[in-house]
Amino acid sequence: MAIERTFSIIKPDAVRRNLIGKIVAKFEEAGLRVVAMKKIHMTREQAEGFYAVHKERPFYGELVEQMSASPVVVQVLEGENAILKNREIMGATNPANAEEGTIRKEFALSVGENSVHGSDAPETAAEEIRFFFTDDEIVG
Ligand code: DAT
Ligand code: MG
Repeated sequence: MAIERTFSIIKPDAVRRNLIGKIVAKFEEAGLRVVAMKKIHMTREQAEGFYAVHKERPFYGELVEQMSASPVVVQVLEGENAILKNREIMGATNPANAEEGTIRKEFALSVGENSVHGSDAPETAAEEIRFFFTDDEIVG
């Protein structure tokens, strides 16, 4: 299996509750490496752009509001099969459906405040990494 990179966000609900370390530990325990990381406060415009794919969904306004309400931690994770592996570590979008041991099962508050974002495919991973990081911020 090839070494991949994926994009991850520790969302405002988790940063607010001081869960950065516990969430990063989950990635590291599963063999993913943090090759870039920064804490930022997304502007409303950034959140709108990042989630533009969901523009027509009924929860879009709430999602943009929530993601720009307070700081997040954006990261690039690297490892074997990183995109799918990260999705497994995160668990289902709705924490009620997330498996035991996943980040969302342990930490998410609701389907909206679900603690983490992770890319869902190679194309979106590349796009999302480029949205937040320059090449020289990624140190493999
Ligand atoms: P994921 O984050 O698991 O990739 P998604 O891409 O379908 O899920 O949705 C993006 C985010 O939008 C999700 O993490 C939380 C929010 N969201 C999705 N479905 C929702 C819903 N039914 N109600 C409220 N927020 C929702
Ligand atoms: Mg998604």
